[in-house]
Parts: sequence; C-alpha cells; structure tokens
Amino acid sequence: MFSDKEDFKQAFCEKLETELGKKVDIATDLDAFRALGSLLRDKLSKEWLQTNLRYEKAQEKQVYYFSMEFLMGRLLGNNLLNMQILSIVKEGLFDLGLELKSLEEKEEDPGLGNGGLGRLAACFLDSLASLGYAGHGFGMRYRYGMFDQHFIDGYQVELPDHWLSKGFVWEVKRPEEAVEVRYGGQVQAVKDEEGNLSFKHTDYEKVNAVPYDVPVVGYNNETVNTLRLWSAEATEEDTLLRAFNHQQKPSNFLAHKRSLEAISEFLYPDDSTEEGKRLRLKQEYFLVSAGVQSAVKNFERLNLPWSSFSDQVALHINDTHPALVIPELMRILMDDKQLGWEEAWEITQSSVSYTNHTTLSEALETWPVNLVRSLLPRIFMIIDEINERFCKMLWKQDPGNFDRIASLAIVADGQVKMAHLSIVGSYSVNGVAKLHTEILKKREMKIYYDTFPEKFNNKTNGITHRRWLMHANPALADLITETIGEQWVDDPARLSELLKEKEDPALLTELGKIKQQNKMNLAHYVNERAGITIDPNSIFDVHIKRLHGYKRQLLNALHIMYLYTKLKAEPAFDMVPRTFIFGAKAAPSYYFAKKVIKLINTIANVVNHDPDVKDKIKVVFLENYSVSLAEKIIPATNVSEQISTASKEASGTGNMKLMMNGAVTIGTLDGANVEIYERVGNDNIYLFGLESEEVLEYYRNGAYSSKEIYESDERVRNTLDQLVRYSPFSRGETEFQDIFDSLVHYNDEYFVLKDFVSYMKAQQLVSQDFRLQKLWNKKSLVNIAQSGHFSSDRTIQEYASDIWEIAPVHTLL
Ligand code: 26W
Repeated sequence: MFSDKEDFKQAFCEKLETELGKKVDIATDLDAFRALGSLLRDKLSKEWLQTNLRYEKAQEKQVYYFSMEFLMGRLLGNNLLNMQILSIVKEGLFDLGLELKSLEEKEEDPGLGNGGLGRLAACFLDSLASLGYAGHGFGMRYRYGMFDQHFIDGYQVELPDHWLSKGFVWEVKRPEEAVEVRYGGQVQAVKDEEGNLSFKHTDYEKVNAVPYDVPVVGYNNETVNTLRLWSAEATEEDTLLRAFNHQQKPSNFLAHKRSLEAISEFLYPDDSTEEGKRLRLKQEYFLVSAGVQSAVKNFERLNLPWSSFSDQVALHINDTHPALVIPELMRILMDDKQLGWEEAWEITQSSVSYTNHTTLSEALETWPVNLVRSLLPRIFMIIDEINERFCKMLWKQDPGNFDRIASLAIVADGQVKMAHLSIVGSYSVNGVAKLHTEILKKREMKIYYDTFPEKFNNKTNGITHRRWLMHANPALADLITETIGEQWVDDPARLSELLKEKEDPALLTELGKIKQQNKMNLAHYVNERAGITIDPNSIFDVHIKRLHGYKRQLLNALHIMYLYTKLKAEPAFDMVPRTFIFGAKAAPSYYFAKKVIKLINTIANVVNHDPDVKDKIKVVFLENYSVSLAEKIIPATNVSEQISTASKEASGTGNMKLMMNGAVTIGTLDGANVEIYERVGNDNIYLFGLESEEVLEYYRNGAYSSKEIYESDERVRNTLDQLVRYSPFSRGETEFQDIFDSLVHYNDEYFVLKDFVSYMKAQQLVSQDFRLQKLWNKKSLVNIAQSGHFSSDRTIQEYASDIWEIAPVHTLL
C-alpha cells in the first residue's frame, strides 16, 4: 500500500496537486479529505479487481444482499482501519500540519437508511468482506438520504439531506453495467406454431438503472467486495426521441425525464408504517430488477447450466421490501431465458432467502392488486400464478379448509401480501433474535411455520466491532489488547477472556479512566453543538434510536419529570447527578412521535434552566442523530436505555453497540436484550417491566386498564397531570393533551403506565450502584467481555453456513 510515512506523504501531496490543483499549505480540511479519499480509492482498485478475479476463478458462490437501505456512515476512518494504514496516514498528515480527525469530520455521512435495518445491512457488508466471503450489497443511490433534523422552538423540522452535493469520493460510476427497467404497458400471451406460450410486453416505460460501485474493504485480508448502488436515469434515446419525434416542448420532455429520475430521488423516511405509495413500489421494483439482471449477467459469464444457478448465486432479501426478487427472477428465467415454470420455480425457491425485521402489523407490506397490475403487469401475472399454484397445493394438503387457504394466500382481499410472497418463494425465513423468531413461529407467522417448519430459523443480529469498538473507541480497544492480547480483533468471542481479569483493580481503574475521558470529549461536543454544560461526573444515561411509541422514549421522559418534581419538593433528596441524553428522528408524518420530541425538548428547557435542581439533572436532546453522532455518544455512555414494550422490538442493535463500549443496560426482556441478559446475568443488567408473554396476554384478553393505574398511583397521577394542568412543562397550554389522552383515555397502547413504577425502581438501583465506582466498572467490564457474541462476524458466519452455504475465499488462490 504505502511503504512508509514518507511514501504516503508524497503520494498525498501529489494527489492534492493533480486532482485539486493545490499545494498542501493552502489546502483546507475539505480539500485534504477529498484528496485522501481519492488516493485511497485508487489504492484500493487493485485489490478490488483482484478480489473479483479471485471469486470468478474459484467459481465461488456469490451472495447478493438486497436492501432498500444501507446506512453506511462515514467511510474514511473505517477504510483506513481495515486497510491497516491508520497510523501511517495519521502521522503523515500530522507532519503536513493536518489532523486526521478534522478531515474525517468533513465527510458527509451517507444516510441511505432509516435505522436498524439499514445499519444492520452496513455491519453485514463489513463482516462479509472482513471474513473473506463473496458477499455484496445491492442498494439504492438516493439523491437525498435521511432528512437532516433540526429543532426549532423544540419542534422537529426536516431539511433535505443533499449528501452528494460535494461528490462522493468512494463511488465509481459504471455506465457499461447499466440495465433497463420497465414499467406499465401491456402483456400479451402469444402461442407459436408448436403451441408454446410466450409473453410479449409492449408500450412500457423504460428507465436506465445505472450502477455506482462502492468498495467494501475487508479488515487486513486483501478482500474488497462491492456495494452496488443503483441510480435511475432517463435513457438518452428516450429523451431525444420525445424531443424530436413528437416535436414536444422542452418542458414536456424534461418533465418526463424528471419523473423517471424521481425513482432514485429520495429515501422514504419511515421505518415503521407502510404507506403503500406508488413511487415506493417503483423504487422497490427498480432495485430488484436491476439487481437480479446484474446477478444473472454475472452468472452467465461462467457458462454453466441454469441448474447450477443456486450453487453459484444466493439472493438475500432484507425484509420484504425487495420481495419482488422472486417474480422478477421467474420472469427473467421464463421470458428471457426460455425456461419452463417448474424449472424456474425450483431455481428461484432455492436461491432466495428472507429476513423478517418486525412483527408490528402496521409495518407489514401489502400492495393493492390494481397498483401492482398496472405498474408491473407481467410481474403481477407471475405473482398471481405463484398464488394459484400455492393455493392448489394447500387444497391438496387439506381439502375444504378455506380458512387456512384464505389466511395463507399471497393475493387476497385485493392485496398482494409481501411477507407471504417472501415465505413461499424462499427456502429460508429468519428472525433477528431468539425471542423474535419464537414470536414469529408461535404467533405472527404460526400458520406458515406449521406449513413450512423447515424454512424457519433464527439469526440473532450483530454489529461490527471494527467500527463500533476499534474505530469509535480506540482507547478501549487498546486497553483490551494490552490486557488479553490482540487475538480478539480477529475472533471477538475472545473478548470473554476479560472475565478472568474482572477483579483486577488496576484494570477497572483504567477502564473507568477511559470512560471518563470519553465522557469529557462528549461533554465538550455537547457544549459546542447544543450550548449545554454537562458534568462528566454525572451518570450519562443514553436513549438513542428512532422515535416510536413502542420504544417508549415517553417512559424515560415521564421519569425525568417525576425526578424533577421530587427534587423540587424535597431539595435535600440525595440524587446521583444524571445527564439524560437523547438522539432520535421521528417520521415526518408521525404526529405522536413529534409530540414526544417536543415534550423532551420542553423538559430539557425547564430542567436545564432551573437553579434549584443544582445540576443534578440535565437533559440533552442532540439534533440529527446519525451514525457519526452515534460514534461520539456510545463510547461515553454509562447507562443504555433499551426500554421497549416487551415483544415489540425485534432485536435492537444499539443495545449491542452500547454494551460493547461498557454501558450497562436498563431494559425490558425484549429483542436481543434477552440474550444480553443470558450472557451478563442479573448482576450486570437492570431489568424491569412486563415480559412479552404478559404483554401479549393483555392484548389478547383486553384486561389492561391504564386509567386504573392513573387513578390509584399518586406518583403516576402527579406526573401525568403536569402534562395538562398548569405546570412548568405545560405552562397552561394544551400542547401535551394528546399524550395525556393516549396514556389515560386510550388505554396506553405501549404499557407505559404499567411499567412506570418498576422502571423507576430499576433506575434507583442504577443510581445506588453507580456510587460504588469499582462495582460499576466491574459491571461495565463484564458487559464488554460478553459482547463478543454480538459481533456481526458471528452473525454472518451463521448466515454463511446455515443459509447461504458459503465458505470464505482464501486470498492465496
Ligand atoms: C415500509 C416501512 C418500513 C420500513 C422499514 C417498515 C419497517 C421497516 C423495518 C423493518 C424497520 C426496522 O428497521 N426494523 C428493525 O430492524 C433491526 C435490524 O434487524 C432490529 O434490530 C430492530 O429491532 C427492528 O425494529
């Protein structure tokens, strides 16, 4: 790569001059970032090419991970880490009067995802490359990613995220790999002389799908995989034809061009409710059609029979959003490659696997038949046929059981059910944590599980320890290496070797010091960004994730109101100082979530300005939560809030990142918290609240009454009343009436009141224990030691062996 620091400096200065026309002494941080990015990309090209050649030569099975979202975060720091040139570059830049950290800050955060699902896809790409698997991402190159969040007067305001405005140094446009995607038109069945049926698609609208490839660098293993992001472009031919043939006005054909290119214009900023918008369906088909065509083309280069397709290709769908992979592959195999239905179906079903990420019913995708039929006529015919054949099979299994067929059908009640299509058309269906998979099998998808038990399996989520520990928290990574050696880097399960040292006072002190330094860094950042002074000696209590009713930021907020009120009433109340830190975006159309943002900002405003609380409580809601902000907050966290209504959070992955950085969880037995609890044990986690079975039972029997709790528990009532009676929070206005009503009059869908007291008690324990620093540091260490299991390397190894049946490709081939 670079033989030494001097070699790097020379290459870097040359790049600055040739690409940006600047000498290093006048280069800005942004110039330097761009030159460095471009230099690294050049350097990667050779290994990138080599990796592809290696895969081809070994005829290695390729995994294509289809996802509407990849929440990659900044790439510079991680690429340097994985390329193993971090220190050469850091020191070289320093010699030139530049600071790597400041350059990193110049990189736009590619926010091509909403939250958990998109970030998981990014962690998976890192693990695939780092373990040497031939696995690539297919995603969308949205021109506008996740909106920028600002607070104005405490309200969330969304601004467009024009992340590409200064260019994206890592990508390579590959116009030669573009493919055509078709919408609308008519399909006719045509019979030839021998009676063979074929389908003719006419009058369709076509869009060019142009790929932009982003290198995905493996850690120290000469592997560079590909994230291929698709962008919609009107074909030149199409635009010109319209302009000249029809003598159209420029405004007309430009409008047409724009309408086609709208397909990759923006990311839908909603991660929990399915809106059923036509443009969204266009996006989904765009990704799917472009990706499947590209995968098929790659396969055809091998000159193998179609029967070996599924030995060579795995198509994984990240939730149901890319479920059209199933009919699209069928279409290509039958209409373009002339295979019969049976053969095409066998190939499709043995190539596609599917991950479910949520059981929230409002998030399950369904599309109106009329919409699918008019936008994707051939695809609809195929879905309809899949459904027909499937229903016939069900009838054979259990003749006359109409109810069963009705609830299993793919097309029913005028809707196409994407989860049903995904299960029927794939060979593997997995949930993302043990509890989640059990809930799928026993409840949400029970009838499917009973029909196809062999398809269902669990793959507990994971996170990459390279970004979330080594890059985000290098001081902690160094301490770990000093303590147990460096093998944990390649084998994160070995973090458990720290357990042997958990009584070592010197180690615990050192751990405490690192946390303290990280807290000071965050305090500095908070001061700069939000103008709020926070005390690094206070407990940093962190709640970072999308804003949603079931994630219960409201429970946390009400608890802060309760503490504040208590402190006002009892000035002598000996409370361990706490800083409550929030980061969360609400979907722009999610009224209730936006109210909760306003409430937390209101609480912050009241509490932070009240001299009576004597800095015992501070509340900070940081704007624009994102991957890069997470990297600053997580290393500085003491308490990790994972307080969803049990049964609702499929897994959670923030819980794992925080644990890996030595935060201790306060949480419900939900999602992967259950598995965290299994590993760290009762002493190293604060559990509270209803369990999933109890929640589900309440939903079934309707026996919960939040009003009863409101009426009988004074602590709850006094807190809630402050939302609507005159108080420092309401100031006599009705701003929070709807929150109050949802809790008291609409029976508190997420059991906030039911869990309130138990949460409060768990928080009291946290405070007590935090006073005993040595004890606390030990809890922190146990969490770090047990976090290796939650590395996405482990998760990806499980996907590789159980689902995709692939082995790592060795670099020496
Ligand atoms: C169509 C609207 C929509 C978009 C995205 C509905 C639902 C989604 C995702 C499935 C939501 C999501 O991100 N789910 C999260 O996935 C994470 C990774 O598996 C889990 O850790 C989280 O618990 C789950 O909420």
